[in-house]
Amino acid sequence: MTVADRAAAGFHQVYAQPPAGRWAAPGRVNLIGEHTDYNDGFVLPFALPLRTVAAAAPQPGETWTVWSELTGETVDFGAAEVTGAGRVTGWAGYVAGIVWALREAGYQVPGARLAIASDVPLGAGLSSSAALEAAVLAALVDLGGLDLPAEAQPRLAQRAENHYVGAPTGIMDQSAAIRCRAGHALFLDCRTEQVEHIPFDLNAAGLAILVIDSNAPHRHVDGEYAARRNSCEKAAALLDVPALRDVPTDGLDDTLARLPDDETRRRVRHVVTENQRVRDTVELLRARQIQQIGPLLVASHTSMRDDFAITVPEVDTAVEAALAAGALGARMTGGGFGGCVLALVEADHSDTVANAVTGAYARRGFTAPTHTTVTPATGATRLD
Ligand code: GAF
Repeated sequence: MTVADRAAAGFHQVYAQPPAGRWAAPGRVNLIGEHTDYNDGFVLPFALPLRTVAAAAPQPGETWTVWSELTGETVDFGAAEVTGAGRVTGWAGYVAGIVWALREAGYQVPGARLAIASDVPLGAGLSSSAALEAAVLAALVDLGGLDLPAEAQPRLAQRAENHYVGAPTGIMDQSAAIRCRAGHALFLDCRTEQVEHIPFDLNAAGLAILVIDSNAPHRHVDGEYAARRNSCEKAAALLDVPALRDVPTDGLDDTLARLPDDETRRRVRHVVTENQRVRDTVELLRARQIQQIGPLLVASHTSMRDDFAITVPEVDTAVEAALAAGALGARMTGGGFGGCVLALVEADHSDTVANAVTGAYARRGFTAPTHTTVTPATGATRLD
């Protein structure tokens, strides 16, 4: 059964009625531009063909009921739970957070029944939470006839995650889940929220993106993420700029010399050079030179490993093994401390690269990785 069919079947089973519609939103991989979004910088994600689907129908009053195929649980909440942040916890908190953020923004949110099914793996750094937020938001916007254009939806979904759920993430994942276009990467300026859809036709170039789930155990991701964000904000204040995006690449060594310690200098160097790598990648993609982006991907990974200190042995091993087996480039994608690695490979070489990573994992005694090849898919959409 497809994920859309599972959402509809779940809806029927739980509510004994058909849904009024189904809305889908994808997970994402970020081609390049990590930990740049909350520094007002640049990112270049694309949507995965793996999606979360919300089947939904109106329900009277200010009440919301949501079922998830993942846990088999049904959670109910009402106005009281969405007048203050954080009152619904766990996976349903992302749903309640969307209702809360819409109400905070002054929208009359319709009561609703929802059934959620998903193909986006949890905890793999592929942004399953933003996919859930975006699918639910799309459903509520349509059910309520709310005047909330797609361009304004990522900020609202981010508010749900930052303030209701309490995760201090940037705007990338929600933007990817909502604004991506099939066959394109999304070049997003996280300060202005302007986007450019950059053609990213892997097939035409005889290339593929292999996404390898490192299957590394969860390692305090939330605390480490917040710590990185904190040091970036402190560094921007010390350098007297609104955000690290405003630190120029030219004269970077002189700028770094103004910072008090080596760790802060490394954090800043990652963000400034990563922003430049995003711009350089975009230039190459505009010139249809996808093969040439490999070294930028590798430099991004090195910077995340050595300067931003967000990689773990499993992801470093996957990157090294992929490159040794002939990948044109490889890097960790997402927030770090585990999650996925992406490798740019010749299309007919992807099994060789995947097998090489599996072999390297076995030699190091790591839990076997899983992998899939992906092409850029569409952002949030109504299915029927
Ligand atoms: C996570 C966050 F949710 C994003 O906002 C972004 O900061 C990313 O980590 C790192 O680039 O996915």
